[in-house]
Amino acid sequence: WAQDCLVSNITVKQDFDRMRYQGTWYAVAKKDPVGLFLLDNIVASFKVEEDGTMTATALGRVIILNNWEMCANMFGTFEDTEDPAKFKMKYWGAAAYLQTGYDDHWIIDTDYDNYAIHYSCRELDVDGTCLDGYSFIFSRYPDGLRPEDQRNVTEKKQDICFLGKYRRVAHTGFC
Ligand code: ODT
Repeated sequence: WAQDCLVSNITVKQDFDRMRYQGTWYAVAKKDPVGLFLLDNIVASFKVEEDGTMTATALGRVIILNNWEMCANMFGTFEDTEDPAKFKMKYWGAAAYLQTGYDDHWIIDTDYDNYAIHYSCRELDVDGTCLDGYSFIFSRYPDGLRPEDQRNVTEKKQDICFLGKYRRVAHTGFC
C-alpha cells in the first residue's frame, strides 16, 4: 500500500463518542500551520452542551504583535458533519486581538482515556494533498503519552502525512 496523502483518503475515528471525549486534554506535540498561533502550554477542555453541541475552551501561550507574550483564552464551537469524527470548528479569543477562524477539526484516533490525534487541513493543494494544515497530539496527562500509545500515535502521524513535522509542546505552568 502506497501512501497517497490525499486528504479525502484520511480515515478518522470510527463511531466517535463526543461524551467520552469531554474534559481536559494536554497538547504534547503539534504540527504547526503557516502563521502558527498557539506556541506551548496548550490545554484544551471539551464539553457537550445540553443540546448536544460540542464546545471547547483552550489556553496556550501566544506572541501577539511580534513581541507581546501572553496566555490566550480561546473558545470554540463545533458544527457537526455527516461523519461523527469530522467537525467544523468556529473559534475566537477572549480578546479581540486574538485569532478567529473556521477550521476543519477531525479526530483521527483516540482511546478517550489516554491519547487523541487531531487533524485540520486549512488549504488543499491542487493535487488533493494538504498544502497548509495543523495537528495536535493530545494526552490526558501533561507529562506526555504512555509508552504503550506511542507506536500507534506514530503510525497515525504517518497516515496523515505529518510524520516528522511535529514539535514537542512544553508545559511549564505559563498558562
Ligand atoms: O495554533 C495554531 O497555530 C492553530 C490553531 C488555532 C486554533 C485554536 C482555537 C482554539 C479554540 C478553542 C477550542 C479548543 C479545541 C482545541 C482542539 C484542537 C486544536 C484546534
